[in-house]
Amino acid sequence: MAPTKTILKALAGETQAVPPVWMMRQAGRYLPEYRATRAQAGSFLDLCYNPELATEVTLQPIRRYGFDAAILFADILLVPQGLGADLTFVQGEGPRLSTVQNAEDFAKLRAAGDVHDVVHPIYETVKMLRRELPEETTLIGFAGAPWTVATYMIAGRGTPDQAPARRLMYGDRATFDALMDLITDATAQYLIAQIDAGAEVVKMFDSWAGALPGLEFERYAVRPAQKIVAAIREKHPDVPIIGFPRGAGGNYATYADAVDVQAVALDTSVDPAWAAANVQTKTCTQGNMDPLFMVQGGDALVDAVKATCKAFSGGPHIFNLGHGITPDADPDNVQRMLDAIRN
Ligand code: 1CP
Repeated sequence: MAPTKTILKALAGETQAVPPVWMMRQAGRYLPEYRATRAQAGSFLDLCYNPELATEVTLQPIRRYGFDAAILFADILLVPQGLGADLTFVQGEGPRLSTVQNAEDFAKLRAAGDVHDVVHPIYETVKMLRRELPEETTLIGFAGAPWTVATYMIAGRGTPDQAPARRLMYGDRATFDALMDLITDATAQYLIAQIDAGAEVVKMFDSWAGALPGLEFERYAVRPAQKIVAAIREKHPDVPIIGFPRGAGGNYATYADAVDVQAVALDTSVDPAWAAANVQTKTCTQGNMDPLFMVQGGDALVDAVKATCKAFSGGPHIFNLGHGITPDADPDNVQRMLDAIRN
């Protein structure tokens, strides 16, 4: 049956005069209602694991703006937690995890199938969202891609260049590969369970793909993505998948060729004209306006929306930012962006 929801039409390859739109981090600190619910929940992780409140914050940007898609409120670091890593979020500093730096640390992790014991409240959130979302809104589930998740598990925190993960890759390939395989398996099972619970699309965030050396892109960005896609297809052949190899540069074309995803999400650095010629010819594109326009606003914002829409008008496209909206964004600028896209 042909899809009726705008996001699903784009993912089925349909070119639409007005592209559907959602925003990475659309439920987040730039919204006063998010900050209020977050304060009520306690910690960030308490919010992720509370299905009622996680549903509430997922719905907030839908109520305010009527985006075409809602993205499940959770975090990519719940999978490492499910695998046995200690995880905390330090206010103002980001995540801290126990590290995996050698075979001994790796041996302490749990089996891939054990993640459900920890992350099962997320499946409750997905079920609630499917009941509460407006009919026309598509629900997107997500997970981190294995390389990006591995960078946090190895370093124990975010780093600018992922040097700890690259050092493990070069210094102890066997442990690095074992960790990648474990994360790949757990991620496939986690995404399948989100789809079982009602997610209509899933997205793989490889936020640090750009930190992979070119020699390793195929092995650690492309192949794990292929494995996850194959595992999902086996159970859910018709569920569209979005891949986001952020920072991949010229490898965006490689990824679009090699991974059977229904859309490739583009980061801010990608020239839309290049992407229209080299990525959108193979699959739907998503992106990629600079999130800073949500802070800056003004005529420049409207011009950037129009230029982005025009560049991608020749094929299937989902409008989005090139990365997450930042906490200092002005909520009025989001409405300006939507008005410029839709009118
Ligand atoms: O105080 C707060 O409220 C915490 C801020 C926050 C939020 C709102 C974090 C901590 N995670 C999230 C939610 C989140 N994370 C979503 C929810 C849905 C939405 O987009 O609205 C999603 C999809 C993510 C995914 C995520 N988490 C990524 C991939 C996307 C990206 O931004 O590149 C990554 C890398 C993370 C890790 C993470 N979680 C939080 C922070 C601050 C970070 C980055 C850590 C670092 O590198 O230093």
